[in-house]
Amino acid sequence: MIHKVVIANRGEIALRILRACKELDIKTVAVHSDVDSEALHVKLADQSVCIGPAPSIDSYLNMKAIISAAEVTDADAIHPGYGFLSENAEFADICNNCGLTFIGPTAENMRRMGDKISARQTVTAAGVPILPGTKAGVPTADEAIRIAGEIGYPVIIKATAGGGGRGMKIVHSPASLPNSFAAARSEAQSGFGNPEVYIEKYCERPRHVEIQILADKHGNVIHLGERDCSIQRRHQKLIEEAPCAILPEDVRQRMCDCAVNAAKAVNYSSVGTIEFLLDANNDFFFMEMNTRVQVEHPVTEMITGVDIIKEQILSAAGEPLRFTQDDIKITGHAIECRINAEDPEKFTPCPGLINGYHTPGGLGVRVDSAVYDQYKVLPHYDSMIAKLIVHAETREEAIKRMSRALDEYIIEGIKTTISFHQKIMNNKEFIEGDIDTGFLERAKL
Ligand code: MV4
Repeated sequence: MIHKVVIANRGEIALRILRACKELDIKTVAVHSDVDSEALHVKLADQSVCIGPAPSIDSYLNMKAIISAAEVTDADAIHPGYGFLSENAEFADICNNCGLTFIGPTAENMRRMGDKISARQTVTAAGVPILPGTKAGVPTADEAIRIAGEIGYPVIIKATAGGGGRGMKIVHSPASLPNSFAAARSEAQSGFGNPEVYIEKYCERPRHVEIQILADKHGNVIHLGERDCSIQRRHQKLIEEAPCAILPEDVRQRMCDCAVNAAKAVNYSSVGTIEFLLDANNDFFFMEMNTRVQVEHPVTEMITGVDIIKEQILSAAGEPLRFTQDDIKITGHAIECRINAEDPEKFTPCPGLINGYHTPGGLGVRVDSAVYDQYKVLPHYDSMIAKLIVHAETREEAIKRMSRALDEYIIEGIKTTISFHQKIMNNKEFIEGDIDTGFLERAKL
């Protein structure tokens, strides 16, 4: 079993990992940059080690410093959280070569699923539907026109080395394809240093629906249902829900089975998420696999009662899963709002001193945050300062509860996106569940 974990992250996820460790009687080592010395998880950890100055590259991405912190504190495992080194296969290898348990999937899992083309080939072999399109890069505009003619318009051109939606071009007719193809290639070259692009059938008005996977080191894989993460701004998730309000039960079953089969196909261990695009006909297509715990894992915890971080730690320690698929029951509906220290209209970061802080409470209300009264929100890192999560019997009760909780949430001294979330909770289309990835553009909030 694991005795002491280095928490190689910061903010709310560092505190979340610390809480799971404490409940498992595992000692905790908080590593932090010099400006994060007042962080809550540093105050609550058994030990703390300063690993470098503020810039992430010199601290939370500094592999040598993190490994050294594990050695000097005699830790036997490292939890990377999300972001930073959480999907860095080289770091996972280094941990294992230093005799440390990396609390996450294997480096091989990351490499297999981290590369877009190999991930598509792997999941296709496992029977998971992918969008019609090319398997590899398309070399010329003429070839692109031929392929697009076979796929059928509209098509979307994507950078092979891209991600997060940057450099995508939607093409509705052969006439506009050559220019879009050239523009996509030059944006791919300037954005990712690789001009290669591929083509897929464009999925109109898609929803982003993802399946939470939990796997041990003995071949057992279960799913914990789905999350609807369609409310995004410039590919940044803002609101996540579980379950997806409009998903028919047979589609849910097929999507979850596909996710489990994809994880089994790569001998996956630890927690992971398979992302799908769901179109207006309720057909779904593999998008990518995230080989880490995700920001939005709490909505799944609220509807299943499973502590995902605890199960991830136990799986890393070699324990067999404590649940069978039949043990997993979905109850009620959960919603998460990401509260950012940003201007609620312009979404520009607004760091600063919090000089008034009160969190909402009551049945079915959870706040995952590491900020407190008089905490200084720093400009060096991501602007998310809290996740407000609610759980209730039905979606409409959850929306009502979220609106009530947002009203109660007091954060003074800095601008936050609380008022933005209030608008969404009172938006007619959102309340009716008519949401897809284009919701925010259409809603003009
Ligand atoms: C698509 C798509 C429609 N059709 N692919 C955006 C980020 C990257 N994960 C994939 N993305 C998309 N790929 C096809 N064939 C629409 C999007 C998309 C999107 C996907 C998920 C969540 C939010 C999105 C916002 C805009 C576009």
